[in-house]
Amino acid sequence: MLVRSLTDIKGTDADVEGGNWNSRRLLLAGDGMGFSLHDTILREGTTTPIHYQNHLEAVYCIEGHATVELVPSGEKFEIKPGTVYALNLNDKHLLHAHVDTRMVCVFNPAVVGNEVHDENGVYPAPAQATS
Ligand code: 9YT
Repeated sequence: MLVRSLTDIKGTDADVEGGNWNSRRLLLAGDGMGFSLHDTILREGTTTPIHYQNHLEAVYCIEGHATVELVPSGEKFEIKPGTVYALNLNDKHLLHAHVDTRMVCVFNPAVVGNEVHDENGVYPAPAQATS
């Protein structure tokens, strides 16, 4: 069994700085679970373009307030504590954080550990990731 806490992650390679966000990666590909589990803070006032073409992501808001805007349709969804959204169609979107917003994120396949978004808001496919 694995037991890990946020305080174990802080300041390690699994504490990933993405500019608009800080992703504390609690479980990663190397843990063999088949998914990764992140505790992510989105910074107040930021808009992040995201298009995970190689991963599915479920995002559960536990603090804060954000809006997910689908691209190109412009459809918007308000995200508050207790709301989950799932990018089941690899949906391209903009993530607007109105205040510091804390999300629990699950990725399938698992993120390896070193990934940050490229210029298109994509994480590389797992075989291309290095750590
Ligand atoms: C939803 C969100 O926070 N996206 C950006 C970062 C990503 N979730 C991650 O790697 O934790």
